[in-house]
Amino acid sequence: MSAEALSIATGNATLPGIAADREAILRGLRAPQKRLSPKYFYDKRGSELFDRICSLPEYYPTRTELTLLTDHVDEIATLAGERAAVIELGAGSNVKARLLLDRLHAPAAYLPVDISGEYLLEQARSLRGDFPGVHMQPVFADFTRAFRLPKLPAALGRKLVFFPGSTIGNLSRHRALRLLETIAVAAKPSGALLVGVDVPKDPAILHAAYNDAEGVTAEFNLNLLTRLNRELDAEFDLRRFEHEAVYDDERRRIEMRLVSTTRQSVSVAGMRIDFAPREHIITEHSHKYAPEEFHALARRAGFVPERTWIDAGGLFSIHYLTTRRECAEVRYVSRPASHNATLRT
Ligand code: AVI
Repeated sequence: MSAEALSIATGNATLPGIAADREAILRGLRAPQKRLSPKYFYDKRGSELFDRICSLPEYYPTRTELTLLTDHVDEIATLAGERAAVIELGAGSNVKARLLLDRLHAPAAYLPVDISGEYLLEQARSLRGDFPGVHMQPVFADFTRAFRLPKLPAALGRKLVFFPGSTIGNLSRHRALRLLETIAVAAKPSGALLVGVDVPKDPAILHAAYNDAEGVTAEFNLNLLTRLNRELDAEFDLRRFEHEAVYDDERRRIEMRLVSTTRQSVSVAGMRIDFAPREHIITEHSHKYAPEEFHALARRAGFVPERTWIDAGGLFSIHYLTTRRECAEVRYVSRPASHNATLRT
């Protein structure tokens, strides 16, 4: 098949851009605590900036997760079995998908699902030449809402939902549970979920990761306003807003904000949005889960935790969970010395 023949299936998103979400965005900006969903970060520029964040020295999640995946991919392949259909949620850069497709046992299909349509197609195109035997079907969808998966080829093995990068942390704990429930239902009867989850740690490490010295995270955050200016007829002056990211130890989450440096009134899609000096818009929460907390959440959603891998520095975790009981205990690999080696379920 030629590269041109690769088309995007529509999951639930139909329009490129954010114009379709005009009402929700205005509601968020007019609320007593102003908010914008982090899903709007990912236009083409935002996706590129996020890729740059992933290789910053301070941003440990991407490289730690990749090392964990590389170290344990053969065990993951054995668990997943033959002819797995990999459904990747929030498919960004395809480095991790490439590793999986390379080492899984004769994977049958790869369906990356993302809200950034253009970027999605580009990434899937660059993969398909290297995996001619794998059925590839990018799906344009906001996976935080219900969406349709295209028909999968016959004679498939297990559905393996791959949800890397701790993107699940960008949902509230309640919405994370709802999403896990949806995935569990979609993956049944014998599906699995391979999910990357960031863990609580020294606040100084977290602070540095979201306030990098080069200012890429700040640019990523401010790009949201550029996007509203372009796609929603807004008039934000980027010189009058600044990036801020703070760690809330009690809620175990990073809160990312855009802070108005002055009193101002901004036109957005014909509405006036007023800002007091230092008033902020919350643009993202990034929740961190200790393994035990994540297991409890996953169990409530109908998953059985089978394996948890954590790096020796205790920075990041990967969980392999199934929708049916396949073994009696969760095995931890490379747990930091301060934790027990095995947790009975
Ligand atoms: C995509 N997501 C998991 C990233 C995170 O760490 O919450 C997004 C991000 N925001 C700032 N830096 C990275």
